Amino acid sequence: MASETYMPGPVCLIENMEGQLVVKQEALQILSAITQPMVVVAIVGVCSTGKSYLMNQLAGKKKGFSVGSTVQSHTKGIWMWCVPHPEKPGHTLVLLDTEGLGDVEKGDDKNDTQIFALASLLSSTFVYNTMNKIDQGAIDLLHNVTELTDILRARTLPDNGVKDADDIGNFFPDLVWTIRDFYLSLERDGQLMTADEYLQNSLKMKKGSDQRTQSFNLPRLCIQKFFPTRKCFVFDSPTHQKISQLETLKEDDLNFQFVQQMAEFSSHIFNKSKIKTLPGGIKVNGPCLENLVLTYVNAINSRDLPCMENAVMTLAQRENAAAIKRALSHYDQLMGQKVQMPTETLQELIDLHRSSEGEAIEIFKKNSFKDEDQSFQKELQTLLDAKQNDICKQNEKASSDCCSALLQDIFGPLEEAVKQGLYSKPGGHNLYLQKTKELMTKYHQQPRKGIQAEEALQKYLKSKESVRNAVLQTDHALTAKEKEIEEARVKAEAAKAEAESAVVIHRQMQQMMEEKERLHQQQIRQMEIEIANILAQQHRNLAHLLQVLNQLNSKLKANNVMMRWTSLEDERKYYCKIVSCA
Ligand SMILES: Nc1nc2c(ncn2[C@@H]2O[C@H](COP(=O)(O)OP(=O)(O)OP(=O)(O)O)[C@@H](O)[C@H]2O)c(=O)[nH]1
Ligand SMILES: [Mg+2]
Repeated sequence: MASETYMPGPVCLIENMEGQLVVKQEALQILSAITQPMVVVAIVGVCSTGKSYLMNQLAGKKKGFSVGSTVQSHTKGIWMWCVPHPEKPGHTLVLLDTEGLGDVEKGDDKNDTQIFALASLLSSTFVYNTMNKIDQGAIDLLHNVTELTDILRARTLPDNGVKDADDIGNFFPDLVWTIRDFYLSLERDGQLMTADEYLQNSLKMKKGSDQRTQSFNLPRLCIQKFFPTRKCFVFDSPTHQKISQLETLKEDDLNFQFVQQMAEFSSHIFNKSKIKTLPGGIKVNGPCLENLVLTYVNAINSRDLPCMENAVMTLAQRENAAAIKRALSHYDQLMGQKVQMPTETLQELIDLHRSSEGEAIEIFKKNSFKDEDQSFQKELQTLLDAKQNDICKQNEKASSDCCSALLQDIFGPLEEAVKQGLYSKPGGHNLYLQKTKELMTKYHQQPRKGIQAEEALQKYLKSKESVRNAVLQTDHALTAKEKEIEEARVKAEAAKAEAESAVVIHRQMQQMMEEKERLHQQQIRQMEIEIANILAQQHRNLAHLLQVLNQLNSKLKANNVMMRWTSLEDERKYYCKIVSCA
């Protein structure tokens, strides 16, 4: 769709009626019909500084936004002109021209700031137009706006929009600082510098922490944070004549430098300005911009905007939240690289945590902004502590898992052997204990089991207590039976031995008796022999005696003496009776 068909000229988007902002329906209708992605360029600055003129240049038209020719401020509210993008087919270039700031007749700074803030919120390129040079007043004004803008954005966009650090680059508008009627020379300490270096230098912060330095640095820091991408263009005075009707002059009548500078500026805007993007990568088109306009204007008109101090806090909150996020992600990255779970000891893990924590806190400090009471650093510390707890738990679990697997590996065969009854025998319990001890040594020798090594082992052993008891019971039962058998065997053997011994004794007794008998018989025989011998001796003695007697008798007989021998009781006892032979 050609621009002329839907927007032959600019229309008022937001009317400024005695401090109350009113969104114009006509403009909204135009927006709702544009489905192309939009590059939104807004211009703000003090009144009567050639803003509308510059916007017409971007539209490629001599006429369009109304250019003032008197001391009276001209543009009121915010005006919009949607044109086809000169360099990006299929895109729409939305030009927003705003009411000038610091109108003495209006005398309402607050209303100025609101318009200023709206322009920065709606645009993807924010052109800040000042006269002559960059001064402290211009910096302060821009700073105030960044703070209000920040509040508005925080109030009107979902949380995820401002918290995602990756989105921030797309979300903030690029700042293009234009300096009109720049009469100074771009030089510092005798060295030439570019307009960008001039801007850079003007926003440079001083070293030190005293109150004065802080007041000097704060607006600069806010601008830097709010506008990460910055560009500066300086413009010579357009003509040496009085320039109340500049737009009516031909190009040839303008200062050549000025024309060239305008061309460079336009080329930058056409080639470098980004599509207006919302958090989450949403590319703004007409209906989306319409929605943004309504949302922001409603927020401003609700009149309960927080004061500026709180706005700085909000900025600090966002910056510090992003710094915390960055620090935590650095911590995660370091721990991911360094920690191999399970760690051998808890101390090993704590040491790694401490060094990563130190680096994360350094990252936070580098990126933090106005964390004066260190509340954000404390929050980071709490989050890091929580991470440490979490990692310790993970480490414990990793150790438990590793130990369980190892225990299964090592003790599995023993369990199998028990199942197969290899330990169901007398003395099996001792063997089981011995094997368990052996496997425990093997388990202890395995490296990198982690901090749960002992606990896991004890747990495992406890879980096998019933198995061990069963082995013990079986062992006892079988041992008792075997003992019984053994006792019976011993008893039988004893009985047998006793019986055998009785036989032997009996035999010995018999032998003794026989021997005794034999000796007795022998004695008897001996005695008989002796008696016989004695008797024989006696017989011999008797015979001899008889012989003697007979001899004697013979002699006596010869002498008439008679002797009579007689036996009294038995034959062995002889008495001699000499009797006179008569
Ligand atoms: N000195 C000077 N005058 C300029 C320049 N550009 C435009 N003008 C003139 O300044 C006057 C005001 O121009 P505008 O474009 O209406 O300025 P403005 O900033 O939009 O003014 P407000 O809408 O009232 O805030 C006009 O007469 C312009 O011709 C410039 O670069 N230098
Ligand atoms: Mg104007």
